[in-house]
Amino acid sequence: RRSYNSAQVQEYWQHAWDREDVYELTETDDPTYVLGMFPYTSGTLHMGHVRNYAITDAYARYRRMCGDDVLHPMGWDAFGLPAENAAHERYTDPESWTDACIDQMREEMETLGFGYDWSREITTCEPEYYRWNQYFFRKFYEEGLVEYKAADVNWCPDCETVLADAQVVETDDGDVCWRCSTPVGRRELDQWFLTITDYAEELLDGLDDLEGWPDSVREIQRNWIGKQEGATVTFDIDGEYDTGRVEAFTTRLDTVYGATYLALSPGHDLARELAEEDDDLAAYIEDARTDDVAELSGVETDATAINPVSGDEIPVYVGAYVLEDVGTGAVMGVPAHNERDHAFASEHDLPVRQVIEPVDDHRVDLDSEPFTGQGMLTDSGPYDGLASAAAREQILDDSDAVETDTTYRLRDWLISRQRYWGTPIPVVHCEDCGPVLVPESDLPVELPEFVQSRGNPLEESTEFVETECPDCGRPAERETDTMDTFVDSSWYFLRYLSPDLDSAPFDAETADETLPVDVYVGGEEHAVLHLLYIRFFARALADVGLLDTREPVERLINQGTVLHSGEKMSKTKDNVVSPHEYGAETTRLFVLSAAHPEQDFEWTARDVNSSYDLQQQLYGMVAEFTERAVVREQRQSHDEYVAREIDRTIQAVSEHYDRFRFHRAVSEIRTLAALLRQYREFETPHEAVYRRGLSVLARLIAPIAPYLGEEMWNMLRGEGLVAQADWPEPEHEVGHADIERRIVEQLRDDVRDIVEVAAIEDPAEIDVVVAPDWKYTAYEIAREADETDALVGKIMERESM
Ligand code: ANZ
Ligand code: ZN
Repeated sequence: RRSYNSAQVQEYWQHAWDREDVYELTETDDPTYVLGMFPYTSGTLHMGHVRNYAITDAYARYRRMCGDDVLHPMGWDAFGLPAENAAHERYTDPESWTDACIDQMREEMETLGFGYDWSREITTCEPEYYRWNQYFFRKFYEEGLVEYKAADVNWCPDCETVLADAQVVETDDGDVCWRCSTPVGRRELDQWFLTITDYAEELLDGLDDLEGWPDSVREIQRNWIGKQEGATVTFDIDGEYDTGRVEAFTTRLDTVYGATYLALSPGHDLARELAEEDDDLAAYIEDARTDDVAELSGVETDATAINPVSGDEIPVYVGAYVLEDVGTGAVMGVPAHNERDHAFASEHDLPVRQVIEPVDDHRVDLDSEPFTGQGMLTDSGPYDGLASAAAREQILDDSDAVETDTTYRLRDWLISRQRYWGTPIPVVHCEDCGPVLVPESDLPVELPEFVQSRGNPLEESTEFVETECPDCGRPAERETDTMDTFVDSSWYFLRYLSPDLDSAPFDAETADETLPVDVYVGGEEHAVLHLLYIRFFARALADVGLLDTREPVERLINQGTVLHSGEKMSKTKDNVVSPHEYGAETTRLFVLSAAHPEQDFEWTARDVNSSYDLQQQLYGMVAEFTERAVVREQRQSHDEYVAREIDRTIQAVSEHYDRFRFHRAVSEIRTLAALLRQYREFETPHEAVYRRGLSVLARLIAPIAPYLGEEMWNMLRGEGLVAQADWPEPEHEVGHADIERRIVEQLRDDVRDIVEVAAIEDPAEIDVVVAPDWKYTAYEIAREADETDALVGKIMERESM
């Protein structure tokens, strides 16, 4: 018997697919848009990529066979620090290195059988792509969504670049750079920002309706946006200062009588003003801005503030724990009821005044710790005896110096990078005119040739830097900052829609027909940066009139991790398995059959072998059938049984594909294959039934193992390519009893697969949704089974986990 070797046939089928333009989408009237997060051009594909792209590929192939127009494109996230670092290490330039990576990765993708519409391939480091980043920058600038401001920024001394907050990793030894683990310092620079904070409320609200997104990602975004509702209290400053009042944001207005000092951030206007007359203060502010000063450090100033609610006069401090860009950059210090204020007060000998009493028998010892709970007001003048919440309302009503206020943890998006390998920010700095936008007709501002240098090669290129002011024509200097690469990835899914268009970044009509993306697959590590930026970008594009859709992605799948020996596969752990070690198709078959896309799974040689065996088995069955004629025409009752099982499998596998349960689809395919083998071995099978069984198997497996599917289809003399064949349909309606029986069997095997378990009180009301659309509760299904009690027991166990 012949054996199957995908490596020997893959090229043949790749050519056949090419010849027929199988994956090219010509019909763009609302296609099904299946998208995987495009890769960084880092060198080679790793197992995480394979898993990500196997998911989209299997789904895209399935939808295509179901008759959909499918858009399944691929491209390259090609700008960024890694290319520059590689260029330094390898004495090459970022462009050559990136090009080499792309060729390598594209070839690997082809080997893996991923069916992309390569006619839409995009590469973000090409001027035809990044000119549109510059175009958007102009549009956003005109719309007031761009700011240029001096700011304290995170600075990595090793990469010599500014880091976004999210590129700073908290470790036990303090904050370090995400790339090189060097401790992060601070610097003040003029920087370009996109004002994502204008959209904080809308981005937050939108999360409630994003039902196709995992709850975990929505929760992470909610926390990242970090909405806090409270009030600002305006304190008058005693004396002759330009800054005559200071606003402090608080979430605990009920503690206002307990404020024993006012604390300013080192960057606060009043702090700077006071420092002009106070050398110690000036020195402290300087330290606080450039180094890491002690968390509880601070300096008393000469000013005093008047509490507008209690009338108390309190001292004004400058302290590093007050953050400049949070709230109003000033806090009323309430040592009795706030952790940090308590610590600061102990350090600086400030009074602790209790104004909230616990209502339960909670004991407070304010010398050692604050009482941070809600309670009843005391020592608070007319508010004594009120509960915290009622007191907040009352104080808001009574005082003109207090207003409700909301703040967000979300910061504006700092897009300036002091690096070469990115999109040049299209601005010219003129001594007379200030920063001036490069006119649209002069775009793109292209990167100059790369030179090896310690810092930013752009600064060293006089040819790049020296230019004329677009406004007044006098000599001026080009901006040398480039854009954060997350700008590139914030809209690439739009460029795929009209990749060659040079009059606009994308065709608006096509975009509005096609968006939102139907399914987007990628890693959860992108929960806040990339996945928040695409939501922001769509809204910003809508507001400058380029797009209608404000929410760009309907369904999001975060694929789980591939583990090896219990840990995530990674170069640093030295436990990497190359996607090609076991044959590319076996690998994709294995990663899809190992677990639900969202679950982690362990790479084991045994399980990979079983995927290999499945390929051999399926191939062998078809080869044997086509080599040796089987003839029996009279249809008997057991033939009917097999025919029904074929129908049932089609039904089940389709539902699994619809819900991305490729692992369950594969196990159904295995079961049908086993049945057909028995059928074949016991006696001569009915020719038409058996042939149909094999032809159904070829089509069911094709989205997951596309070369194997083509081989089987070809041997069976199927029409055309299996990649373009029609998805099989049941001959007869499949009864629910058949399906239920299967579910029960599966439940017995593997209770982990229950998707959702709601509150169980009375077993008769168990509301386990076995699969989101099944009409039955698990209890109803279990009742059909012999082992009802055992099954219910298992479900309860699972519920308590
Ligand atoms: C007075 C107060 C009394 C506060 C009290 C809390 C409890 P959390 O606590 O995380 O919900 N805050 C405001 N602006 C700040 C800044 N720029 N830097 C550092 N801290 C700042 O956050 C809300 C609290 O954070 C605010 O409420 C304020 O302290 C502090 F018993 O005001 B509170
Ligand atoms: Zn000028």
